[in-house]
Order: sequence, then C-alpha cells, then structure tokens
Amino acid sequence: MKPFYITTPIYYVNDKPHIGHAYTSLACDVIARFKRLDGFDAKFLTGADEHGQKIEKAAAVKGIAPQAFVDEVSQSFRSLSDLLDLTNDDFIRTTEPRHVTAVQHLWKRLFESGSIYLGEYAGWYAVRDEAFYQEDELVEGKAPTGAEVEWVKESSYFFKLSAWAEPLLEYYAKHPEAIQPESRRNEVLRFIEGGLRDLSISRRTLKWGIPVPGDPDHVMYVWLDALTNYLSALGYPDDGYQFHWQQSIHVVGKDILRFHAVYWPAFLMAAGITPPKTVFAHGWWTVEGEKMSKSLGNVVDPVEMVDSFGSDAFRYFLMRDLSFGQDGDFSKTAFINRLNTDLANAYGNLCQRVLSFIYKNGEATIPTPGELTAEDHALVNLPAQLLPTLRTHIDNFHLNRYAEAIWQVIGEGNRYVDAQKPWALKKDDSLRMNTVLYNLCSLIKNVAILTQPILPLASSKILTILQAGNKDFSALEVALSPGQKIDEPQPLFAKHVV
Ligand code: ME8
Repeated sequence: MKPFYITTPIYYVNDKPHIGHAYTSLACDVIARFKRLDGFDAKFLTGADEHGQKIEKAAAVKGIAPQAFVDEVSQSFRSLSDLLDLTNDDFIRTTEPRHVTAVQHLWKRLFESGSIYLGEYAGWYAVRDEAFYQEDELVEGKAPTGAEVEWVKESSYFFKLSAWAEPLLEYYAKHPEAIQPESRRNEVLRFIEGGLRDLSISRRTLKWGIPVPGDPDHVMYVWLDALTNYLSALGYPDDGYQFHWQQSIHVVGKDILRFHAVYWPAFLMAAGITPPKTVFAHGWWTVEGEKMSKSLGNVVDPVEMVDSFGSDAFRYFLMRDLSFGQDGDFSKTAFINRLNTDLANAYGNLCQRVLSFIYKNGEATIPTPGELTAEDHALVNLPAQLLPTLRTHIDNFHLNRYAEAIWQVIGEGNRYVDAQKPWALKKDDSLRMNTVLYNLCSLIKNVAILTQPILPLASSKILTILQAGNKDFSALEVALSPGQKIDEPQPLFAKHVV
C-alpha cells in the first residue's frame, strides 16, 4: 500500500484543549480517513509538547512537579480523540523514552556534521511563544505576537541556521508544494530572503527539557525537541521511519509556520534527512468576532460543543464553514443554522423520507428495480463520478469544498424525491415506485460512503441500516441487493433552536 503520513502540531499541555486545537486535529482526521478509504497506508499522528519553560512555569503555579503535571494535563488532549472520533494511530508525548532517544540522536548527527557550536546568547525570550527575539523585532517592548519577553544572557549552543538560507531557497524553488497555501509560502520565502541568524538551541537556566548529549548542564531548546516528534513517532533513528516520512504532511496553524518551514527543514537538511513533503498552515479562529481569550471568557470548549450538538455536527461545521487556510469566526447562530439546514433538513431528511417510507410501506426491504431511465442513471452515478473531484479537493486541502460538493448531490437527491413522488406512485405504479426507491437507496449508500471522513457516526448508522458491508471507496461500485432487509431508521440529526 502507498504510504501517507499526516501530523498535527503537538500541543502545549499547559491548558485545556479548545476549538483551535480541535480544528487542526479534525482537519488531519478527515484527510487521514479519506486516504485510508482510498487505499493508502495512512498514518495520523498527534500528541503533547511537554517540555520547556512554559510547562515548567505552569507546573510551578500549581505547585506540582513538571512530570506529574504533564502526566495529568496531557490526558485532556489525549481524550480529544474519543471526544471527536479522531482516528490517530499514535499519541506521542515528548517525555517518552522513544522520543528522548530520537532527539538525542538527531542532536549528535547535527553536532557531528559541524552544525552546532557553543556560544553565548544575549537577547529576549518570550515564554508564551517559546521563542527568541532580537531587540529590533520588539513592538512596544513586547514580542511581535504580543507576548511578554524577558532578557536572557547565558552560555548556549547554537545551530548554524545562517548557512541554510540559500539551500532552503533552492529547495523551495524546486518543491512548490512544500509550503501551502501559496500566500504563506511567499511569506516564508520573504523571511528567508531577509537572511537567517544562527539559532540558540539550548538553555542553561532551565532544567525541564532533554539534556544535551555530552553536556547535561544544558537542556535542548523546546522547539528542537518538539519538532523531532514527527520522526520519533516513526521509529527514527531506525531506518523504517523513511517509509512514511517520504509522504509527510504537517498541518499547523499560521502562528507556528516559521518553526516548521524554516527551522525544521534546516535541522533536517543539516542531519542529512529530507524535509517534510508539505507544511500546510491554516487560518485562525476568532469567536463571535473577538480573539479567543480566557479573560474574555469566550473560549469555545470542544467538550461542551459535543455534549450539546454531538461530534458529527461539530466536525461538520468546522470543516464546512471555513475555507481551509483562511481565518474564520465561530458564531453560535451560524453554527446552528448550518446544522439545521445542511444536516437536519438536507441530509437527514433525504435519508429519513426514503428509508422510513421503505421501512413502513415496502416491508423493510430493498425494492427490486425495473428499467432505469437516463435521468435515473444520471442521479445514481453522481457519487462515484464525484470521487476524482473529492480526491483533488483533499490533495489540495480544500476541505470545505469536499463537503460542498457532496451536499450538491444530496440536493439532487431531494429534488429527485420531490419530482418522482414515490408516495403518489404507490397508488398506481408500484414498479416505478420500486425503481425510484431503489435508486434512492443506492444514492444514499454511496453518499454515506463519501461522508464517512466528515461524519463518521451518521455515515456508519446509514450504512448499518442499509446493511452495506464493505465501506471503503471500492464499495461505491457494489450494488445493493434487492430483497435485502433494512433496519428501522432513526432520525440522524436533531434540529436546534438558534
Ligand atoms: O504551538 N485558531 O502548541 P499550541 C486555529 N507546542 N488554530 C488554533 C487556534 C485558533 N484560534 N489556537 C490554536 C504549539 N490553534 C507547540 C507546537 S509542534 C512541533 C509544537 C492550533 O498548544 C493551531 O494548530 O500553542 C496552532 O498552530 C496550534 O493549535 C498551537 O498549539
């Protein structure tokens, strides 16, 4: 099977997960699920970033040792998978031995290649961003991100990042797909063209990190540590990591693109490892027009959303409402309107009116069709014909268009029901009624196969009612068997009041 590898950032576990974390993880899940259904050996990784000053401070505030703190708080990130029905194959924590081994190995490779030297760092550090800033980068005494900074002057190991500006530009010229979307790629290229400074990659004044091999007075800079998770989860330094690595995609928020598209590929090239195939930076969610913040009390909690609306609904809204890559605003009114229109009225209604009709009036059995008209064929073939387009949408990260395209087919299905009126045919043309209902069952089965990546629970319910066996994309070509029993349909999506 062809390999495929997709990763989320590993999240800082200093606080609970919110809609932003859910968003990146969901996007990766939709893509990973699609690839598996499409026959790939797709590996999906997420995890927790547990070292560094930010975590050390958060643990100190709680009066707990850092290890005990991360053991506890990483659970809420791990449980996002159950909550949102994520199909990650692994959950990596940077405090695990397998990760420590990989990072120390990478450090040694960098050291042996002459890419690391000991010097002194004097400059600003923002704990919130875990990032170094020069004096000329500060804006009114703060980091450009608005984070507080503190002055740091200490002995430090440096990575010779300055040597990698040209090789990175050459690499990106040859690999236009390596940074997406294009606007973000241009931002990164302008940044590299401005010249790169050597990067401090160790701290002496910090204890909560991975010790530098051969000099345990230093711990590694948390970003060198964290970025390596993408390799350690594949078993690096064992050679087997290369199978998935060659098809690696890192999905990140735009806030951390520079770490992924400048520092990370430079570390890798210096260690003789190919950079990731693609880094995709998506946009930023605000809530009801405001930046999300604890002090405003407007942080959207995925647990509350799933409790009130179900995981499918939350998944659908996040994937449908926003063009992936653009910034977006979460508004509860828009959320509920979309659930009512697209899920309850369009998809739910199509399934309910067809399957309940068969269950009540057709002896709960898939009917035997007669001759199909040209119009019937056109309708029934829509989902399978859509697959190549959906493939393109996934490969181009056009996740909202994925849903949009399927909902056009659902709209066609509802128009067909309205035009063919099976309830009226019941009186005088049962053969035609059976043909119409058979066509609709075929359509619903195939639509449900295609909606699996976004709506895993509802799709599975539909496929179970129809007792459709195999559920990967090859099942689009498998016809339903007339005479087969169907289970009693239940409403799939609730309607909500705005
Ligand atoms: O940066 N809108 O972890 P982090 C959209 N540990 N996405 C958002 C978001 C928002 N409002 N808020 C957060 C770190 N995200 C590092 C990563 S990787 C080697 C180390 C998402 O917990 C988005 O994916 O601060 C963003 O990049 C990530 O959460 C930051 O998570």
